[in-house]
Parts: sequence; C-alpha cells; structure tokens
Amino acid sequence: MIMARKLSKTLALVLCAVLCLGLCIPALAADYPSDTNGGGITATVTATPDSLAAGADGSVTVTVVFSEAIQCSGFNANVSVPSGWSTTANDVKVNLSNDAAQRAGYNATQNTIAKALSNEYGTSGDEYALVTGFSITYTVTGAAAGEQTVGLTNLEVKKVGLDAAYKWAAATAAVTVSAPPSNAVTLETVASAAKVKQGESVDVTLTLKTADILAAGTLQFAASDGTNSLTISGIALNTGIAGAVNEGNGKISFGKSGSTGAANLPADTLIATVTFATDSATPTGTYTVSVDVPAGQGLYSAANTLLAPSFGTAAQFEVYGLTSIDVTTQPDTTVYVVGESFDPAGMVVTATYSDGSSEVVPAASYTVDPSGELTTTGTVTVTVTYTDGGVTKTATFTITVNDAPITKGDVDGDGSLTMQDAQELFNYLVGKATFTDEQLSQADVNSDGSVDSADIVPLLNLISQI
Ligand SMILES: [Ca+2]
Ligand SMILES: [Ca+2]
Repeated sequence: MIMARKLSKTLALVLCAVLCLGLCIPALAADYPSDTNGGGITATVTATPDSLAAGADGSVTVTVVFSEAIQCSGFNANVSVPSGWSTTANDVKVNLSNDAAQRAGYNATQNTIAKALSNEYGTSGDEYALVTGFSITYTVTGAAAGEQTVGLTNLEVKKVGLDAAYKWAAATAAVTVSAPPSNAVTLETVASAAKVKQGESVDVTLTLKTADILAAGTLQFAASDGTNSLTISGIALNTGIAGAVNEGNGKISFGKSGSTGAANLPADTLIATVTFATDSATPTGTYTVSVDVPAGQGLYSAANTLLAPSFGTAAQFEVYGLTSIDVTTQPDTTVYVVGESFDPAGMVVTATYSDGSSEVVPAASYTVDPSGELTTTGTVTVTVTYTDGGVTKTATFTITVNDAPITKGDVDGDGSLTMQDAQELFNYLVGKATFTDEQLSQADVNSDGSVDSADIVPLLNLISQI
C-alpha cells in the first residue's frame, strides 16, 4: 500500500511536468513530425557508382535507407533527374519490410512519385506498410561533366492514422562526372633516363591519352634548359601511324592532307620515340621536353574533328659532364732513378661530374705523361689525362728522379766520373799506383775480371757521357 501510494505520487508529478511542458512549448506537444528533417528518422542516401566518365553511357543506382521502418499509408516526392539522365516508372521503387516485392509508384513525366499504400495493406494495426527506403535506377547517356544531384527531394512519408508526414527536404546524393571531354587529347612524355652524360643520348617517348582516335596531326618536339635546345638525332614513329613523315627539326606529321582514319590510333598509344643527342659542348643542366602543335596545324580525330591538345607532366632529364679529375691516392713509388719508368701502381684517379657525383677512373682509361724511361732528373711533373663524354681533364703531381749510382769507373772514389779517374787508371797500369779491391772493381770498367789497358776506352766513354 505504501509503495502504491508512492507510485501514484510519482505518476502525478510526471503528468504535471508533461502538462506544464505542453502548455509552455506547444510544438513539442504535436504527435507527429512536421519539420523537414524526418522527425529524427535519418535517410541515408548512396549513389553507385558515385562517379562517371564524361561522355560515358551507363546507369547509376541510388538507394535511400531510413534509420527505422516507417509504418505509413503513402508517400510522395520529387525525383531529381539531371539533364540527359532518365528514369521510367519502374525505375523508382519503394522498399517495404513486410513485403519482399518492391512497389513502383512513379509519374515519370512529372518526375514525381506518389502512392497510397493503405488501399493495398489495409487500414489498421500490423497490416500497414513498413517503408524502409527507396531505390532509383538512372539511365545515363553521354554524361555531361560536373557534379549531378540524384535522389529524392521534398520527400513525405505519411504516417498511419495521422494527417501528417515525415518530411525530408532532400534525400539526395552527388554523382561526379569528371573526365576530359571527348575532344581533348593529352600528350605525355617520359625520358628513358633521369641523367644523361655529355656525349650520350636520351630517348623520350610520347604517349597519347584521349578518348578519341587520333587520325592526323603534326607535332613539334624540343628539349630545352630555357636557353639551349638539344639536337634531335632521330625519331622512331609508331608503326601503326600510317603516312607518317619525319619532317626534320623535330617535327613529325601523320595522316597528312586531313585524311580521316589514316592513323586510327586508339587511346594510350605510344606515338613516337624521340632521341635527343648531347656532346661535350652541350651545356649541363636540367632540360625539359616539350611537344607542341605548330601554329596553323592541329590534331584530328577519326571523325575529322579538331582535338584540343593539352600536355601532361613534361619529361625532364639532367645533362651532366666531367668537371675535374684528381689523384686522390698517390702512387706507391714517387722516387725513381733516371732510366726507370713511372709505375702508376697504387695510384687512384677520381673523376668528378657536374651533378656532384664522382667515380674512380679505371687505370686503363687514363694516360700518364711522361711514360717510358725517365730521362730527366730532379722534380718531374707527371700529368694524368682522362677523357669522358668528349670532355678532357688533367691532374698533375710530382715525382723525384735521381741520378743513377756510379757502379763503374769512379777509380779515385770521389763520387763522380772525371779525367782524374782516367789518370789514376793510367798510373795503376804503369805501376805508379796500387789499388784497393774497391778501386780494382771500379777500374774493371769492361767487367772482364781484370784491370788492364782494355778498360781505358770504356772509361773514357763513360767520362765523356757526363
Ligand atoms: Ca772519380
Ligand atoms: Ca777489365
């Protein structure tokens, strides 16, 4: 009893609060949704696909799904149909949770849907239709570029038993139609290498991107660093291009005289491979490839319509070259005796390029001067020469070349060959002097094992060479 009293008291308070709110805010007292946002029921709209290629034919299906099934007696709405798109009565359908079939109800001419469901589903209780959403199938022919709005506007779903409806100003989705118009052609170039050493060549391929078929045209190729243009050493045309003419100076023409269907190149076709040449005089730097339609010329489709060319990202490549060489490791031997030959063993020569790169030069690739027997004594400059890409650079370093030690003829042992040595030999031969073993070794100039008169002429010859 006590609990019942408390419950009655609580109910009374709640009723009082509801009445007060109803008096203060009459709108909340309405027992049906009258706003245009579905009265709290959300409508999720999906378009599939949500994008199309301009000019394309196809279909787009739009589905409207309510966040909860609405027990209703009927509905009406406008169907948003973009220009050029179309639907028929059977393309717009209502989805019902209590009926596997979809119900059509559409006035295709007026782009409206309206349907009284109560006639079909009875007028009371669970017999009423439970609407879960709608579906619309559009037929698209030659889609126009731009963003198109599809779906339902001013949608009203009538609630059973009430002279009111759930309303949505729009239950629509956007379909983007984006692609080059059919009369556009994009020319894309790709370089075979990002870097080209002076003296080398680079191939650049040109690919056509278009929805049309290319039948005729004239194109002008170039590669420039902004000041200097490279020489074009060759153009290889797609074998599918009929009547193609290499006009020289980087210009090609095909399908001449406006003849339609001369080339009939489909989209994404490789048009040409252009070879740009460089030499040792080519300025280093970044070169950008351009492909232009010469003034007064054009590109034509198979239908002989003039195409509007645009150009994708232009190919770029860097021309670089030899800037210097350095002896980064000295040779193992830097001191020689006259008559010996310079030996580069152990020497490392490094080449540096304009792009900042460097590499060790193979020993077989550079030359050294002097080569052969060293004939000059003292400090001798050695020059290393290397040529790459037609560019020649040198590096120098020094070696020391000493006199050969005297092994014969220094009879008096003073470290040099003079007439005094001949005098000493003469004195020995006539018995006026005696020699030590070292003197005897030096005096045996002809190396025959004895010191005698046969050593005189060879000794005089040695002295005369000094
Ligand atoms: Ca001497
Ligand atoms: Ca001798």
